[in-house]
Amino acid sequence: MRKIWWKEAVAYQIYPRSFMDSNSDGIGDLQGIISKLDYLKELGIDVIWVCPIYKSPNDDNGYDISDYQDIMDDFGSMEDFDTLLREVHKRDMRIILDLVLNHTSDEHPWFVESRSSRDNPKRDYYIWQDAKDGAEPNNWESMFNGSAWEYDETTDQYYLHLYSRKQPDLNMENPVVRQELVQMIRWWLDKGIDGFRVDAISHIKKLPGLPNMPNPNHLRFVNSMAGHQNIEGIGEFISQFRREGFAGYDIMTVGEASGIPITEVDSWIGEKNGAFNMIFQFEHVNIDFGPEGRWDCAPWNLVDLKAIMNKWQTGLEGVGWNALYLENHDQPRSVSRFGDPVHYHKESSKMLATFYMLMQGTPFIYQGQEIGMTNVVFNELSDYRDVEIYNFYRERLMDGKDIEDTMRRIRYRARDNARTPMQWDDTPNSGFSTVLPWIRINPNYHEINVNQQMSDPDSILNYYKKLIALRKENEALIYGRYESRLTEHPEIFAYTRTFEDQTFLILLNFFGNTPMFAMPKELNERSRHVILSNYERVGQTDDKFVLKPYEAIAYQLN
Ligand code: TEU
Ligand code: CA
Repeated sequence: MRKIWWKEAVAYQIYPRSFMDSNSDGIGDLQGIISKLDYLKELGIDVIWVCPIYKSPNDDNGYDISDYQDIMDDFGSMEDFDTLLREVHKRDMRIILDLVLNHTSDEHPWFVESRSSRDNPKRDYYIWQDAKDGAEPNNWESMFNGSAWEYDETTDQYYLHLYSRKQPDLNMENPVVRQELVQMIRWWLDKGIDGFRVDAISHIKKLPGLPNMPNPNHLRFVNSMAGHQNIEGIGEFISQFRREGFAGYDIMTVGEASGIPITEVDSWIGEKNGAFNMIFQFEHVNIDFGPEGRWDCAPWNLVDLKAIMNKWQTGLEGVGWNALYLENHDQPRSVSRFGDPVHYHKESSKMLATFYMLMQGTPFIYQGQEIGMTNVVFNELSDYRDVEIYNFYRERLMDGKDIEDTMRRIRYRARDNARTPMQWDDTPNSGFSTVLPWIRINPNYHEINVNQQMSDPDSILNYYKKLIALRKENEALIYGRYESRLTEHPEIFAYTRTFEDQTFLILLNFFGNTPMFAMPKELNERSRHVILSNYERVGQTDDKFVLKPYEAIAYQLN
């Protein structure tokens, strides 16, 4: 076994707009991040992933980039970035940036040129098509709802945008485009950053011919994943980015790669051939999708969740490495989704932390998760900021759908749930800013905030600290083999981690009930002691006992 720093690291994701505002304009910024580095260091964080900070008209909060090598005015300057980089390294931490290759902003000079005439040299940087029968070139739906095509009057053609209309897709088939991106990658790596989280990377290749998708229900636009997700041949693109971009630097790379089956991970994250060190897979966070997809919110069950986690945990053993996460800036808050923020806020937040942080892989904590921040309830559509939500609302209106039902879906699924400002303390504007922020603060900041949890030894925040420390002290919790236990139990999630003669048992009651737990026979022989729990359980050694609601216990077995 080879020891590798990014396998031993704990990462923390920052959504800069909502993390910390240093200059009282209501928008988080780079100086704000710098002012909180000591907080992150103390938590035990090794790697910080910062969502896009590049120059951007901000249609999709920075995922629409107009200059890859400059900083968004809202966030500061390149000088501020250099300071951030220095300050991170000074504290013996590392920083990775978001790498958005699939698309640029429509205000990027490449696109401005590309759209200017059909024979512009940069025309082929993007994907242009003629109308078909007087309408869009095909029936693909954008991932942000509505058509994936936008008509452009100047040249009387349509361009493809899998996300918002201000995010035209780059034409990755064009080798010059790939070269431009490689140059940009190396420019940042030469600056000294420690790697990338690679945005939407499974979508960079489109199905040749851009064919219509089957449309049995005669919808206006149809889910187009089969046209652009993990399309055959994508492996050549990602391995080129590795070979010509990442190779030779001591960095960490994580691909955001929805829709990659575990049977195909070798070219993505194989120890030898992988383009990236890890990928974010989506199966566990898509578990509550209904038949109509993401906005169709359906119940989930624990046995299905186990099957997904167990598959990735055992499937990557000796093959690749997991990126572990429950939250990010695109997902609802985990305690609102998988826990009970009303009756067992503290217990269920800690249980969920124990659940994923002790698995095999590199854990990512999303800002605010460490204090159990929850989903927000906005009554008015106008309180939301996310372009995706407005597109969804508009399409539902056009389809004549019930507005209350639409709002209910938005409240549950909205990405803005994760984007409300960080709750630092209980002063006005939650210590995030001295003025009203760009998006409303969750009113529960009076009860849920960093300051309060710092001084409470039993807080979620202090529990995260203990978990992180525990991982660092025990190789078995980093490199140890994962084994599922009680696999068929509908309420209890249990697993062991084993490395050489060290074994840990992680025991989790996933719901608010009180199921009876019986120690699996094969573990019964061994003495054990509790090393961490979210209730008082010191010295618990019974073979059989009743678990408390959302109880989590980590045992060391001897
Ligand atoms: O999200 C991409 C993303 O979640 C989808 O590509 C996903 O693959 C799809 O929903 C299929 O399940 C990233 C960023 O995280 C997000 O914030 C951006 O809006 C988006 O890319 C566009 O850059
Ligand atoms: Ca600011």
